[in-house]
Amino acid sequence: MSDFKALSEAVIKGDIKTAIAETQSALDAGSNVRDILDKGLVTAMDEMGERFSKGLIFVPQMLRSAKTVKECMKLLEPLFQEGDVISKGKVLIGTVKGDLHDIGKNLVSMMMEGAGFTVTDLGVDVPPEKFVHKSQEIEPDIVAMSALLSTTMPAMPLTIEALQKAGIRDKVKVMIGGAPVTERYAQEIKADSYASDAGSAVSKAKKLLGIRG
Ligand code: B1M
Repeated sequence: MSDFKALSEAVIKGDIKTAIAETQSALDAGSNVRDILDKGLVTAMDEMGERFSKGLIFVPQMLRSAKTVKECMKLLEPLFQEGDVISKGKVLIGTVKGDLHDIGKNLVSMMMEGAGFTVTDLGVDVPPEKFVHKSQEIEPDIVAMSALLSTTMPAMPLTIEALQKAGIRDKVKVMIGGAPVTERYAQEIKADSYASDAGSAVSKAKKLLGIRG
């Protein structure tokens, strides 16, 4: 029985070719799809998240590993049976109104996907009403907002207010982040969580939803 170590190592190295080959050979050997995802891919991204939070690796390595997971997922996704619980939860993410920075948001998004969340990415310059409408449509567990400009941070409380007005604030958890955003600001605007980087965004999201590990 494989422990998926070679697969995890390939993901950590960002070696897409080897990771795809390892995923395929695990499938050929009859391994459980869920095990390949959890013990091979997600474990590797957890490790990357920790290393990133500690400053041991940097953005390019994270992006490469996240891309590696995405490529492997393409082999796994069609094999999940109907009703199989593939997602750890639904995340609706976007960069707030007026803000065009998306590198950090994309990183958070990919890390979340790598960790098993289903992510809907609204892109950049997302007005509060768009967060609201999409929330009404897909009923996410978490609404995640990114801002890189001090001038666009106020769009975060405005979005929370819009969720409130629409009567859905208590149905979602709100997570915020981005370079100028702080824990204190999150408390001030009554967001449920703040994450300083993509690695901790995943662990905070799990915590918000009561998921262990
Ligand atoms: Co702009 N920019 N920029 N910029 N830009 C900054 C942010 C700035 C700090 C540069 C500076 O002056 N030193 C400054 C903001 C100052 C401020 O308000 N505090 C600034 C400015 C002023 C501007 C313009 C106004 C410049 C102008 O036109 N006069 C303009 C604004 C445009 C707009 O948005 N309306 C502008 C434009 C741009 C570019 C388009 C050229 C480009 C963006 C390209 C893109 O994103 N596709 C750009 C870039 C690249 C930067 C810098 C250089 C890099 C940002 C980045 O991608 N970092 C930036 C200076 C800097 O940070 N060194 C700067 C890497 C990324 C991985 O980190 O985004 O912080 P970050 O994401 C991290 C965490 O913050 C966290 O996790 C990520 C990964 O660890 N995180 C979350 C992010 N979102 C999260 C959400 C979460 C949780 C964690 O939960 C939901």
